[in-house]
Amino acid sequence: MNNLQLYGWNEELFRQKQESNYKDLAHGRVAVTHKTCYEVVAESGFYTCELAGNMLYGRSASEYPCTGDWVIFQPVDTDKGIILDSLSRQKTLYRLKNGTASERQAIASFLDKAFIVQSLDEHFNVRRIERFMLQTADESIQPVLVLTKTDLGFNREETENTLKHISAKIPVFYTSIESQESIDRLRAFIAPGETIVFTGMSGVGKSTLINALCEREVLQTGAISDSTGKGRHTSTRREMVLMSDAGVLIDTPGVKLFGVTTDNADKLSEILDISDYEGKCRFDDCQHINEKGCVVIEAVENGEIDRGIYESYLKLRREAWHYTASVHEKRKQEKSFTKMVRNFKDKRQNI
Ligand SMILES: Nc1nc2c(ncn2[C@@H]2O[C@H](COP(=O)(O)OP(=O)(O)OP(=O)(O)O)[C@@H](O)[C@H]2O)c(=O)[nH]1
Ligand SMILES: [Mg+2]
Ligand SMILES: [Zn+2]
Repeated sequence: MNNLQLYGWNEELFRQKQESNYKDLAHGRVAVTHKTCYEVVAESGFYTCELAGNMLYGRSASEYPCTGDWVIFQPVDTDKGIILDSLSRQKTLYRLKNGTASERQAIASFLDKAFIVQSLDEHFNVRRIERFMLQTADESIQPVLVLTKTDLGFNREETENTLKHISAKIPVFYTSIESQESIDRLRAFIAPGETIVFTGMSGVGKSTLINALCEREVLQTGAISDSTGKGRHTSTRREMVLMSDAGVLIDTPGVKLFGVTTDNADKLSEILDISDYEGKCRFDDCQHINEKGCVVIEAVENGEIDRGIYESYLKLRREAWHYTASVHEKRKQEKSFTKMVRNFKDKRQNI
């Protein structure tokens, strides 16, 4: 028997379930997402589930269940089931699907915090952190920066200096697998019933960190396969594990690119400390690119705003705009297609 409250089940979710046409069936949380099936943790055990037709058709891939979703399913065996409904998603981490301009990919849902994991080597990249903070802001997920592998040596002063503009807006943890204290400090930051997703490039130590927090080998890591001589293991699935006292941790495969799917210009300015300058430019609609009398550009030129931060601001704004414009264009095309089909049907009826 599993106690779903440990997985975050609560009154609010129960109320939502009562509104479903399938309220008398079993419910559970998606623990692992595979290509075509889902491992669901329910009160009576773990079930491997497939989607019913109503969950598949007329939906885009980002609307299919993702790890962390709460679903309602019909058990068909002691360990198999069919998913018929899902509770409406909250606090979801999305990213732009690779190779697309307007498709979102849901990484995990019902999240309280997102741990952005970076190792203190060539993987350390403040621009990625800014991008991530922007993406989590819209969904009110608390971003947390976890800098790993401190045992390999790094320049603390330089690192803190690079993070100066964001350090008041995001908690920062330094960890090493060699330092139990650093792991304990991070564990103390995870409250009972909270769900946390771990994201970051491949090899930064996400799975290793989850194992250390759980105090058992729940996930395969690069280190394990090294010792078996089978080459480096990289995680390939989004997988949820339960910490012994509290907390639900979601491991994800490493990602190289993390494209944003939000267009929250105000939030971007706030994250990058540009807000204080905006509104003071000569033109009300100043884009801060090359306009005369632009206070933002002036601040970049006299060194008040770091050039790297300004460039990050322009890049993210361009990306966010591009995403929104592509979504808009896609909707327009879909609408005209629906209209065309309708017209065609009308004509056929008139024949
Ligand atoms: N020195 C040191 N090595 C670490 C630390 N944390 C993880 N590693 C090593 O880094 C390598 C990668 O760790 P993983 O936990 O598999 O990395 P990951 O982020 O899960 O990588 P993907 O699954 O590919 O996304 C392994 O060889 C770990 O032993 C650390 O704190 N210090
Ligand atoms: Mg991993
Ligand atoms: Zn301006």
